[in-house]
Amino acid sequence: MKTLRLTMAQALVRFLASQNVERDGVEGRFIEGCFGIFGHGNVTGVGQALAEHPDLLTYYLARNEQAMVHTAAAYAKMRNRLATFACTTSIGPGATNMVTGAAAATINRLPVLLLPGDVFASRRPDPVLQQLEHPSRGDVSVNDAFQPVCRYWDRIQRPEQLVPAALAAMRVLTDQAETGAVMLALPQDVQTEAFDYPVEFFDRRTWHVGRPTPDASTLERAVELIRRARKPLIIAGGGVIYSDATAQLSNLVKRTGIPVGETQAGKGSLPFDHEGALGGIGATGTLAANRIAAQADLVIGIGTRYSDFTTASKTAFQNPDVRFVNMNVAAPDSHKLGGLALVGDARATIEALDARLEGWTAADDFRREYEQLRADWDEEVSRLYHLGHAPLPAQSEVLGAVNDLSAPRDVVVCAAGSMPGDLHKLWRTRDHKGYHVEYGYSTMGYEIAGGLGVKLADPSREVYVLVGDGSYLMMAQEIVTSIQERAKLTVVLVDNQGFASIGSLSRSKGTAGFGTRYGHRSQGRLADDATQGDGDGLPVDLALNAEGLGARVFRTRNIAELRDALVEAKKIDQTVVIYVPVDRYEGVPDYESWWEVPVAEVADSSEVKKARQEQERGLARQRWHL
Ligand SMILES: Cc1ncc(C[n+]2csc(CCOP(=O)(O)OP(=O)(O)O)c2C)c(N)n1
Ligand SMILES: [Mg+2]
Repeated sequence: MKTLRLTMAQALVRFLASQNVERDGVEGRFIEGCFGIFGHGNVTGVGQALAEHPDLLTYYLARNEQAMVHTAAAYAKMRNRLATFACTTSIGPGATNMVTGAAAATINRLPVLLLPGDVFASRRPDPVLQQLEHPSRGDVSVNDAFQPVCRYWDRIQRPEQLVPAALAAMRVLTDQAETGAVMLALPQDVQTEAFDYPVEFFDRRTWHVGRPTPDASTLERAVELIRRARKPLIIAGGGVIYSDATAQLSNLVKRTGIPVGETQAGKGSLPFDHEGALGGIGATGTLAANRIAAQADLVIGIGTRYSDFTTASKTAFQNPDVRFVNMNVAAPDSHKLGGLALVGDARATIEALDARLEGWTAADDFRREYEQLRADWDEEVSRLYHLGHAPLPAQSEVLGAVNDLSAPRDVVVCAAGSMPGDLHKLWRTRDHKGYHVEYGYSTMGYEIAGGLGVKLADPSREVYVLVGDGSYLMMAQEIVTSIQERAKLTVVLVDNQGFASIGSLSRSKGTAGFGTRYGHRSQGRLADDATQGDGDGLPVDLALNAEGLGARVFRTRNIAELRDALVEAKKIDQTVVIYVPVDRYEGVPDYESWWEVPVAEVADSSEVKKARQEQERGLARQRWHL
């Protein structure tokens, strides 16, 4: 047997460089490169291997380990899960910084490969710097904290273990039903240990991503349900986009007249002006989608995991006879809400259904009903885009300006705060990859790091990162990485003096915005939303901060100045930050929807008691869908 004597880290780098993915005959490299931050736990192992062979795997220096996992996940999302990055870290805090990124990737079903260092397998120098000493478990390290947030987890205790572990990692990363964060924890001594690896381990390997379909009898049952439906509704989730099924969905909708509501991950499945597009659905949905959902007698979920935002905490579907048909490559999702499970690829399953539905269309009166709702909704969006709010603009006007001045193929990126909900309702998506909102984990801090991943995945598009002041303060440092990589972002930094979304949630539940405004002090005078005190007095200049990180900065005070800055920003080929203050209280309403957030059963405040009563009214509308 021919072998190659390499350290475990060198073998890993060589293996990763040889992995490819193929779908529909199109083949490409799977691990695009390796993000990293070095410490004593990886610099002499993985670090040495990357330094020796930059031709195999390009190293990208990041600023924060959480951020680099977001960048890898955003890259994977933009590439429809057919490519991603590896992330190398030291042991200890460098490793555990990735927990949030891993959870976000796994929840969003996005492949990322995490390669933290780990403590010595030999255990001779224990406890090493940053080692957790567990009194009753000798084999536990901080990396075990990743087990629940990874879809595959392994620790390479001997160099030869890399062979089965690396293959298992690749199987999970490329499996469309199973994918998510994958961790290979690499003890720092084992990284540097040599082994005679079989050369076949490094052969070019291509992982096929297929398009499985449900069996014919299950498809027939689905067709029966659809043919009988009077008011069918499709819910398009992220799976539509990942499976590259948007054209097939569009055809099905045009031919049958079944309208479509989109989840956050599925937004963009249809362009906003498509004849069947009802826009976002659920707690942050449009009036058009939510009205149709309330009456629907058949809901066809495609590539959705039915989060509480999508089902309006199980209040969205009020027709007593509603049934569900769920197409999903992941079996657990396809069985949700008591649905008929069509386990398979979205594109192939849509095609199979479409062929069997030939000649069938939805009733004309149903079509007229949702056409009217669509027209009304379009007017509502225009109204909110042009409120003319003063002295500070409303956030919806900022979204309107960015939508208007971005090109159809450009990408809007967001994750947490009040903007994801507003975008879900209001953003006019014109390209199926043009809307990138991480709302599975809704991670504050994802925005700029994620925007970088989007830009690396498709440099031909402008990337508009919409970030709140709270998210910006949590994690803005990847501006530096974007400048280093010449990956231009246009960051629109929307300042409403703190956590406005949670402030508004708190006010609606009777707790007056407690602790959400940046003037809040733990002692002395409070400047909460309740008291409107000296909340604006903190000497924070976020625009100056962005300038300090190297971005070109525009400070704007109103929509006219924002528009000018957006036009100027297009001419600049490095990362731009456009600062814009908005009114803290001028929000976008909900449209006949609800989101379950629990309220105290006993409290002194009459406001909380009132909110509790409202809560109970919402709970009374909740359905089980068994
Ligand atoms: C890491 C993290 N911590 C806490 C939260 C809970 N949370 C959701 S939105 C939000 C406030 C976000 O503030 P900002 O970015 O300014 O957006 P705004 O709410 O003002 O629109 C918080 C604290 C979260 N989603 N992520
Ligand atoms: Mg804010």
